[in-house]
Amino acid sequence: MTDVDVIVIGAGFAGLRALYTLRNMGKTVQVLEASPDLGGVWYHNGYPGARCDVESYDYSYSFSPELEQEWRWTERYATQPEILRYINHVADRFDLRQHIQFSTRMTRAAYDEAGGRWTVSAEDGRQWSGQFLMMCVGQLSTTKQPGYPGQETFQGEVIHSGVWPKHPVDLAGKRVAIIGTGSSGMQMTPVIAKEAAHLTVFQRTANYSIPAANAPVLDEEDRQVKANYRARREQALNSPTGLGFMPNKKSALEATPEEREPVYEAAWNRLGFGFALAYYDILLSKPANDTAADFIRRKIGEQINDPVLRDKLTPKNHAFAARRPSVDSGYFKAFNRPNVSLADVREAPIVEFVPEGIRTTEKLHPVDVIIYATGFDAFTGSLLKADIVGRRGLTLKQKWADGPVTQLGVAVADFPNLLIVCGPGSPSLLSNVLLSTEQQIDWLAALIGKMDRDHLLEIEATEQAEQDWVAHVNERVKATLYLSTDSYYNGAEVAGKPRVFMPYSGGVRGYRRILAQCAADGYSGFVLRPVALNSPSPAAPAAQALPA
Ligand code: NA7
Repeated sequence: MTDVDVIVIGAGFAGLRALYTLRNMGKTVQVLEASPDLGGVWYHNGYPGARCDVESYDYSYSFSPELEQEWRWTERYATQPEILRYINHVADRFDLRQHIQFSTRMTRAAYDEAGGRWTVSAEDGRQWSGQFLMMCVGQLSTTKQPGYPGQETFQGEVIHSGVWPKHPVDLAGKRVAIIGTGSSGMQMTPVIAKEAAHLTVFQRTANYSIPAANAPVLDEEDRQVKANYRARREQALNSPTGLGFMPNKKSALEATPEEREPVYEAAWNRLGFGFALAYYDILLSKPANDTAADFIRRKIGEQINDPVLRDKLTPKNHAFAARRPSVDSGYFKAFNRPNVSLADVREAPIVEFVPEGIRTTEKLHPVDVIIYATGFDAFTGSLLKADIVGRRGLTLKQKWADGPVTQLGVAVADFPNLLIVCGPGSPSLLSNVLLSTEQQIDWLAALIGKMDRDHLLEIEATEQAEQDWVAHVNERVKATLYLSTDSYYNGAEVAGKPRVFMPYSGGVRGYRRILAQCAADGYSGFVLRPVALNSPSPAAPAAQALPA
């Protein structure tokens, strides 16, 4: 068994940042990564057209000004291969690989209450012991597939967007099916449409999408961003979403239709996700939202020639951005091509896969390749994959049977020294997740630093703090439209999953203030102990309860 200070699970953006920061503090760190290489979701989501829908300059690490200056992004929204090159560059530049065990899947982690350490076991039986276990496993990293009857009889390849094969997938001249029209389905559709003989997109829910307005990054823009990078980062940190956009202080309902039109037009042409902030109340008031939704519906409609298709592809039954909208590059226009068709699975559900393709209640769709773009078991899927065992043999699965509960999205009562990066109850997917990741890791690193200075060995969230935080998360979301529709934000994406609103909707800036206040109050809502609670040492002093 190898002993380290911190065991980090996952070598994506979060795991690498945790490793870099903790190592700089003098900690010994072991990163375990199930995949054979770096990148987390960016390693796996290699589907055609995959790119980030946060701008490259903002979806990049902020911890090193030198890194910021030397890396040259080529496009406003980076493609998956470019992001993967960036992650590899970071790992090499800071010599991080030596601390990562690849192809190593954690199957169990158990807290030794007497010793105050986590023992982590891998699939192949190897074990590591660490004072802290830091989960950097991502929020959209456990794929989900409907699993239709007869899938094994299908003669062609079945692929999930989130575990795209590493071998070349040749779709040229093939008949291709895409099931799912979230960001992944919408991104791949126009790209695959150009090479496939025929593409059938199976849609369950029409979704809103704003044009990406992607463009090459010109030298002058690169120079300007780099000259003002600190100010840009500061602006992102102080914006509600971490994307740098400040909401319009005006209500959509205060403006006349004539006044709204140019505001929405400008947002449509350039802002991507920022569209939701074109007026401050778009996500707070249904009538305000309707003005935005109507505009977007009209814009979507203008892109589609066929009236029947236009009707089917236009989102109608949910508020704009109440579930995650997409940022697309030619999705709707792809349906004007003669080789692209839409199968509406609400009208004619999929019954089964057969050797030649997909049979719906209406007809057989003959296809050569089937691509699931059906999304993920969001937020908790990857946290609950392995057995994580806390006090008294309690597992995280048991603890979260009715939905996740956390203190600030980072810690769980009965699971001392388990630290979660961008866990349920933190802004995570309602923010620029990379900014939130760095923010939390810095906060957790400062906490570990304080523990070292004060000779404290164990940190644990209190149950009261958890309850209070979950109540606060639920209270905040009530003021928004997020609960007005099913989505992966509220556990509706997996049958039987507890219906709990997972991310924190109070914004990056508000969350940062709460974290700062918690630290200033001596880590309120946590108990910090100089020895493990159940340490047999007779000298063990009583727990040092900190103000709640
Ligand atoms: P998403 O956004 O969860 O989208 C999944 C899509 O798959 C969505 O359109 C679903 O329809 C659809 N889906 C799921 N199950 C089925 C079945 N059984 N039949 C038909 N359609 C189905 O995942 P993505 O991979 O696109 O994007 C994930 C994130 O990556 C995205 O949010 C960004 O953060 C980047 P539904 O809407 O549930 O009716």
